[in-house]
Amino acid sequence: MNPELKRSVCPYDCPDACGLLVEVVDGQAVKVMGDPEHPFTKGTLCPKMVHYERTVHSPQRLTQPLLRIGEKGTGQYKPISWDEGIQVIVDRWKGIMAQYGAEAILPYSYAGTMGTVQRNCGEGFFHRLGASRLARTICSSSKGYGWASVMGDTLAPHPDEVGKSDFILLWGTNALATNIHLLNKVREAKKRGASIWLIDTYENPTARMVDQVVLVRPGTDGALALGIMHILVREGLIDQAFMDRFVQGFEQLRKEVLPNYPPDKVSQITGIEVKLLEEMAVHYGKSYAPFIVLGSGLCRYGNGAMTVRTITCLPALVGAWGKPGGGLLASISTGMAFHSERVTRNDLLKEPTRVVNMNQLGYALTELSNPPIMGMYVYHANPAVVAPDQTMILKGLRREDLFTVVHERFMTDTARYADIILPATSSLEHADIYRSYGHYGIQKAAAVIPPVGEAKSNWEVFQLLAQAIGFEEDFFQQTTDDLIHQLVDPPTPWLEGVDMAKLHAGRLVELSLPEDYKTTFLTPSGKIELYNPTEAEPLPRYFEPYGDDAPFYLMSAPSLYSLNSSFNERPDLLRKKEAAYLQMNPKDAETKNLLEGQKVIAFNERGEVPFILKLTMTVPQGVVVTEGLFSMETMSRDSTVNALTSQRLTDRAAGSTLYDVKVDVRLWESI
Ligand SMILES: Nc1nc2c(c(=O)[nH]1)N[C@H]1C(S)=C(S)[C@@H](COP(=O)(O)OP(=O)(O)OC[C@H]3O[C@@H](n4cnc5c(=O)[nH]c(N)nc54)[C@H](O)[C@@H]3O)O[C@H]1N2
Ligand SMILES: Nc1nc2c(c(=O)[nH]1)N[C@H]1C(S)=C(S)[C@@H](COP(=O)(O)OP(=O)(O)OC[C@H]3O[C@@H](n4cnc5c(=O)[nH]c(N)nc54)[C@H](O)[C@@H]3O)O[C@H]1N2
Ligand code: SF4
Ligand SMILES: [Mo]
Repeated sequence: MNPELKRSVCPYDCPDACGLLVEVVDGQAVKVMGDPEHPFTKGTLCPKMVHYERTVHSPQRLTQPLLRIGEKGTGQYKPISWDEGIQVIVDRWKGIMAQYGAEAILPYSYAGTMGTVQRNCGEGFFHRLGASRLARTICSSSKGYGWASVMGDTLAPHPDEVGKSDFILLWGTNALATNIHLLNKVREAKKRGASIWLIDTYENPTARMVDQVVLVRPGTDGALALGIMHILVREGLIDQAFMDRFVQGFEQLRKEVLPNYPPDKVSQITGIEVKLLEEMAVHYGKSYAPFIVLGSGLCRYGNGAMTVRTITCLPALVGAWGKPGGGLLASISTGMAFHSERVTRNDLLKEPTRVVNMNQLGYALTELSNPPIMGMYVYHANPAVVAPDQTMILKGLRREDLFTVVHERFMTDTARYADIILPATSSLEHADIYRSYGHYGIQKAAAVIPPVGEAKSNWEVFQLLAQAIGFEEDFFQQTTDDLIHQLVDPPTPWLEGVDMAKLHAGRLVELSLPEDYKTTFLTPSGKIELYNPTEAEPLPRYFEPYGDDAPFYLMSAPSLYSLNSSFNERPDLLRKKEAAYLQMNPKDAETKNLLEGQKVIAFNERGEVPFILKLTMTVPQGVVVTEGLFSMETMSRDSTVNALTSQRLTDRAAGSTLYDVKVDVRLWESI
């Protein structure tokens, strides 16, 4: 049979939201390629997705509902029918609700798929049930908060701006792994003479393509930004005309940074030499259109929101927003493009229920009372591996009286603790509509192959559950296509002017931006708010991160060959990841008497995790680095890197502090 070529979208939690072309033969995806007509990603894919068909048709796919027959965590199950599975769930939930109330049930989901329908449709269901709600803040809520406290709802710059800049600061981002198509714009700028700098805690893989690397002590970027401001003010590198017209609070900020953040003090805090600090600030101040690409690593600290807020002030001082190619990109927010509330259905929540923070799942499962969590429904997330304080989470998941359902594509470490496992479709098997947080495109995708085995999509499962429980609202009768339609029809104000026929034909359409959006500041004052009177700290200030009582800061950064814990099902990609390495500076290894290639344990008060030691000058003293999240199967113990991270939250927006963690390292005793 001749292959058919069908369009789709990469569903993963990645800013690029690439367009895909899928070759389908006999209902099987045989090849996955980039869509050359996609204006942002132009036909190239990352190493993870070039063989997406190997994930979709992996022999490890879950294809039937499963009922636990062994101890929790051991992965022993027997197949059951969908009818039985749904009945068991509904019966158990009814029992829990009768005894403890519906708040004893906790949904746990995050970003296995970024499609707007499949990602959010559970909200409507759990609101109707009256379950506890989940604060979904594991990724970058503090980053959003920090940006908004200066810029309000101002639209983020179009990624094409990067290509026009003459000085690009990649600040806390390993874009070579996490945002590869933005790097095309960086290369464009570089070709035209722009200089590219990277500010990070270690020389991450992106360091290879930059002109200058600046290594900063973890969690001290706020001090760095204040030090740059000090030098800009001292040197008179301020765009006064821009300031007078568009900025609130420069005078107050000036009075704060001049006495409090001199270069020698900032150098002591950040570990950056005064000379380099001066050079960076002057380069920033003298460039025509400097652009900051702001990653998320630095927001995952106790001071994360304040750090992002402080850095976000920088472009205003030099008037970068007023110039083509100038500005700062933290994240692109296009939520207003869709009628999202038609899927999340807040109106189905009769009265506000308890909110559980997803970063504190360990506490929630082991210590929360009134009522305790007695039932958990996990979908498109893998908390046993991705969420902080794994030891406590596993203790909770082991509870015999906790009824856990996991809807998954694979037997993840979370699924191993489920009472019932339901098989989930991959993105090629269900329809959805996608937005991006790295560009302004939106795109619809139809299912391109039938479900593998008996897999069902998130929405189909919620429909079955609603029917079995007896929810009668019309909402639950709608198909996925109905919901997609509801999101965009009639068009929201932002969709007016968009070619809807093209959207419905599955092609990418771009949301349009007003001509002067880069100098239209959607804040209460209508100006960039360096001084924000609604904040307890109305001016940016430096606060120390949490740290721990241990010698090394631990960076558990993304890998090129996996996405959070996704893609661990792929032997080809696992081989490229090689092993769970702990990268360390040779001088630190010497003081610890440790050697290259040894098996070591990183440990702190929360846990112990095995690694293979890799000595490298790319990591400064006082920092250790591990790239990628591994499954427990690939480690030699029941612990992976998040056994070391903490449930502490960020200063604002209750975010995760996954990088604000210190460890000690010792030789693995069993050798
Ligand atoms: N290949 C791949 N792509 C991914 C992901 C993945 O796991 N793998 N994850 C996806 C997801 S969910 C997200 S949120 C995004 C992640 O996007 P980002 O969070 O922007 O991740 P990175 O680009 O790796 O940036 C993290 C970088 O921050 C650095 N860092 C940590 N602490 C500090 C600090 O205090 N100061 C400074 N300056 N730098 C610091 C780390 O060393 C690391 O290089 O990427 C997405 N794309
Ligand atoms: N130490 C450390 N921990 C981290 C990070 C870090 O940098 N360091 N990064 C953090 C970040 S930024 C994030 S965003 C979180 C991400 O955390 P998660 O969103 O939990 O991400 P994944 O590990 O990708 O797990 C997603 C799961 O969803 C499943 N899935 C995919 N599609 C579907 C679907 O349509 N339906 C259903 N039911 N299942 C589906 C996949 O098989 C996969 O197992 O991890 C965080 N954890
Ligand atoms: S993970 Fe990111 S870069 Fe890779 S194909 Fe998907 S959207 Fe593109
Ligand atoms: Mo994330």
